[in-house]
Amino acid sequence: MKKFTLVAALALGASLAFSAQAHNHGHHMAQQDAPDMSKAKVSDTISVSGCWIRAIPAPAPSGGYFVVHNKGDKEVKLQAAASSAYKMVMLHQTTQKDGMSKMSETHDIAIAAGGELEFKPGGYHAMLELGEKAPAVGDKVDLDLLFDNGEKASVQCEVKPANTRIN
Ligand SMILES: [Cu+2]
Repeated sequence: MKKFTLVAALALGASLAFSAQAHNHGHHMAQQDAPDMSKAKVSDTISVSGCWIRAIPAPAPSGGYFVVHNKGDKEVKLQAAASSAYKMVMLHQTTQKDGMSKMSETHDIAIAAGGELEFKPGGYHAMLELGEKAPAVGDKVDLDLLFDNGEKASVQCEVKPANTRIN
């Protein structure tokens, strides 16, 4: 019985390590400190809606999806993201090349004046990494977004089952 448990644990560990490795292909793993958003002013013109994340077992990274609305009269660029539930949040873009899906780190994601941009599976997303513990389905996770005009916007993200699909 003990032996079976150990084998199962090893298999689980190996599959998590594999998915983490596959996931991180395409960007460097250097840890970075969460950006300091304390000085940023809460934006009057930028808002974030419909945020959700996948419930993925820790420590594997989890995607965060949302819509950024820019009611201002100037284009803004999303520069960074942070969450109290994760030590590191990266901005990623999934692209397709030769039938392969690949994610890479990205910055300065422009949201046009008066426009909106959807972050969704298969496109732009926030990559929530180094979570302390896996959030449970139905939990709320905070997410702060920092823009190049020095303003920030915050949202509460709903934790949905790992197999959630859109549309
Ligand atoms: Cu990603």
